[in-house]
Amino acid sequence: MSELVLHHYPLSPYSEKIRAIFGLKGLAWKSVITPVQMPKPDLLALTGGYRKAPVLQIGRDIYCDTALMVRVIDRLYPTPPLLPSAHKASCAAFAAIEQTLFFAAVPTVFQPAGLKVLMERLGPDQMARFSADRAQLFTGGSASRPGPEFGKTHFLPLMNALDQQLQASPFLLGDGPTAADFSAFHPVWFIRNNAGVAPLLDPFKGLLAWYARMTAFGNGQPTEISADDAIALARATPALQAPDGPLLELEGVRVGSDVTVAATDYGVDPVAGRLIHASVFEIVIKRVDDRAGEVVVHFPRAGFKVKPA
Ligand SMILES: N[C@@H](CCC(=O)N[C@@H](CS)C(=O)NCC(=O)O)C(=O)O
Repeated sequence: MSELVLHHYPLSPYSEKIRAIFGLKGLAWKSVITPVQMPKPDLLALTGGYRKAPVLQIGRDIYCDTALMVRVIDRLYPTPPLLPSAHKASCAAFAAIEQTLFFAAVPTVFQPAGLKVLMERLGPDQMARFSADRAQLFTGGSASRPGPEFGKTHFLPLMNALDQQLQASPFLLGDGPTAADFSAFHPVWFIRNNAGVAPLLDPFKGLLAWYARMTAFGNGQPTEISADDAIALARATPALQAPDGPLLELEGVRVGSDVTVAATDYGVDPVAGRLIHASVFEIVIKRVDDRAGEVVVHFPRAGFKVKPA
């Protein structure tokens, strides 16, 4: 089996979701640190245009969006299972509120107390570039950049609901962790990792006890490699991962045709290639890159649109 390569950066909450899953499953993985903002030429050599963090690479298979990564990692390393049959719909429900939790956490961190800590970490120039980049990230998609009002109205009620549920069981859906816990974990991690806003969570004892259980899983065993090494690995790998789910062609788009695939919410940069598989779970295209060679890029079916090229 080809090794797991995660393209990510330390500050990224969605990346922490996958790092924590590596921890739960006790996995060794290769770590490629990507820039916090555009340009990301090495990442785009693999994805063809998708720019969000993280991206998972297995040889020359490139997985965009953590919703799909959860499925792939669980299929390759099934113990303990993240998506047990008895909890499938509940995991999907938590996946559906994940973005609301994240969008509530982001403006909470960007309050003056949190911003001060971020500014110390990144420096004023990097902060200015970061803000301009995030304005661009939210251009052209269905989602708006979450502002302070969204944080104020959503953050504490959501944290309170998680806290109440976690007083009744060690993990969100019972005695063991599932994908639901990882959907909720990374926005809490984002808050807790910023000393300026971390105390906002102090009243939520059930949530904090769960947070300690989640962080105790660690991040598995990362080994840092360069982006060039990751691109060379894609070029040198002949094998491909199995498609996920039986063929279910998209409305009006046939396998074998040239398409573009793009997220619909934010970070909507299209990726062009030939459609090689479509199922209820994923959309898969093949593309050829000057540096990476022939790569296969996977997107979740939900939240992505496909257009004939
Ligand atoms: N739905 C995506 C969301 C990923 C996401 O929003 N990641 C943030 C970082 S935590 C991002 O990409 N920000 C812009 C960037 O890093 O360039 C997923 O589940 O992977």
